[in-house]
Amino acid sequence: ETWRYAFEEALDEVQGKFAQKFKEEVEANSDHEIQLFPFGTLGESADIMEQAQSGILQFVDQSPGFTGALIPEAQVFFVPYLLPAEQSQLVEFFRTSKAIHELFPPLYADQGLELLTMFPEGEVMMTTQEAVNSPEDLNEVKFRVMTNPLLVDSYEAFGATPTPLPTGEIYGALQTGIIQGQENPAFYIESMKMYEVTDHITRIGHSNYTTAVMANKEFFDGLSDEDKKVIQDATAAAFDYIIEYQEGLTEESLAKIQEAKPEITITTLTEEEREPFKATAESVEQKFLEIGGSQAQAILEQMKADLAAAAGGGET
Ligand code: 6CS
Repeated sequence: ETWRYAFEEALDEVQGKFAQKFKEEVEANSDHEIQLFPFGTLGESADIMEQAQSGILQFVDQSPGFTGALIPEAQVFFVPYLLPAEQSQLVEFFRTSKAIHELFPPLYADQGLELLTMFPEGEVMMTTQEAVNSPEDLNEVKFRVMTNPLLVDSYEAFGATPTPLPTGEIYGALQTGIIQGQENPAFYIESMKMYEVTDHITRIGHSNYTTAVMANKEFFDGLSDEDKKVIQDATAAAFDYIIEYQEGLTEESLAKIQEAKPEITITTLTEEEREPFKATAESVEQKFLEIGGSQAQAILEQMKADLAAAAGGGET
């Protein structure tokens, strides 16, 4: 059988690398084939999700950044400064989190989706046309965010004018001045050449790009135990692979950007400069509890417990 798998990035970007490893594992361990559909081949993120829900696609990678309307609880990933900046803690969290492995799957199942895994894609940074050192610098900056209500709230709290747009419109909107900023991990800023249309990269340490891989649930439930295991094992192998693949990726991508555009500034805000951004976390968290669906509180509490455990029982 041939199974169809769509994702939100190109083949040589992080989601594409994950998908290729998944394909390789499934094909090595079964008679099935996986056909990959990178970004753009089947439409925007919202389109591939619809196709996965209706069963046209067997697998889809859609980030919580676009899943807000479907699974409001997944907006939790946009509470600023919730996830740890430290990579080993972050990975431990994704591996062991009860919120991810026990609480989220039934919420995805309600939408006809079998949640296979969530994984981090890298520190999210701002790229803007003017330098950013404080929330005041974001005043009147139209800032592109993914189409996620809580992400909109968080950028409002940061002082910007958030502008939700689909992926395919980012570059053009920066070029024509419809927006003056956007956020993404370094590998994506590099591969999408967003540095060509912005002059400043700012690291405020507020978030790590999270994504989720799912199967159509009816399809998955109909599989033999053997095939389910092939998929679960391929997911686990691709998770390990993608964590390893990302070692050093942020710094390599930033170096490539600096080389392609020597005049770009890359600034890591100091702890003191980050304070006013961090101070927004509480109000965004409150907002999450209001708009994050019926399980918002349970998810947030479990996430915090999982994060504390991943940090070795200490403070997160
Ligand atoms: O910002 C976006 O829309 C895109 N960013 C990444 C890192 N992956 C896919 C997503 O569509």
